Amino acid sequence: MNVLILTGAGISAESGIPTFRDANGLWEGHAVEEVATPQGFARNPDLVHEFYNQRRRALLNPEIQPNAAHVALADFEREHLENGRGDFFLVTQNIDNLHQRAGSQNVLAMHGQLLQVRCLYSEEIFDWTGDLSVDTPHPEDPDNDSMRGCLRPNVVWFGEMPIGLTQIEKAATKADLFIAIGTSGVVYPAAGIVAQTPPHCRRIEVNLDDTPASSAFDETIRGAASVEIPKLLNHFSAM
Ligand code: BJW
Repeated sequence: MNVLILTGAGISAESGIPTFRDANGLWEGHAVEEVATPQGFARNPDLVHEFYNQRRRALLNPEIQPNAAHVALADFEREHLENGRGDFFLVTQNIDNLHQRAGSQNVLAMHGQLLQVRCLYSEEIFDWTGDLSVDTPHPEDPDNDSMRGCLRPNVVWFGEMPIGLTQIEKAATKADLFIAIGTSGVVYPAAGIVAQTPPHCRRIEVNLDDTPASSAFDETIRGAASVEIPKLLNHFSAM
């Protein structure tokens, strides 16, 4: 059985990371065009840097830990692969590193990673845990003043190409089981992955609420990911 998982902000909500579109979500106080587009960054880099600096600092708070849903996915993957039960691929839209910290191996962060920055000129990616500003020097050329401010968060904004689309499409077209967890189903191309799965694939959505994508799924489970995912994967690990 080839398993494809798609996760969104809802899976990390119970770890203390706010979602985007719920009340008190991450964009509260910020228009999406201001903080999650290349145009917004060009217009006001200070604002965008501060938005991501705050989120980076929050992610590094020791209180933010993977929850039972992240752990269940990592445990399921290990057992699935060890027993030769088929492929396992986890695509996350989240830029936090909670899947990786929980022990997931085959993870693709299609919208980038908060603890990475990218050089605007060379596209080189660096691990990053500090703040970023328009004065931050290039890590490999710190005395070159003309390179100050050349780093941006290594995340995918609206209008930019998400990471690994070919790999995602390949995994979708051979999936026997597709589970979408805690995503509002409004941001493409992630929301279109379900439509790339073959007719025989079993498609399950796990979310607190209905989403615009719910009708594309064979089953919908309404509930919190940390409760529903361990139960659901326990069921499939016996298969
Ligand atoms: C729980 C829970 C609990 C809560 N348990 N559940 C086709 C049609 C229409 C538009 C487009 C289209 N194709 C492309 C577009 C344009 C655009 C788009 O989709 N726009 C729509 C908004 C209309 N897409 C793009 O621009 C993408 N790029 C692209 O398509 O490029 C093509 C291209 C072609 C040629 C040249 C160049 C490009 C890029 C999209 C990038 C999205 N980036 C962001 C920011 C990333 C960095 C950051 O984190 O700051 O990604 S936006 C934001 O939304 C973030 C998220 O990953 C993403 C999805 O959000 P998510 O994860 O679903 O979170 P929420 O908050 O929306 O939902 C949470 C859900 O959890 C809710 O449903 C809750 O109920 C639930 N929940 N607690 C279970 N405990």
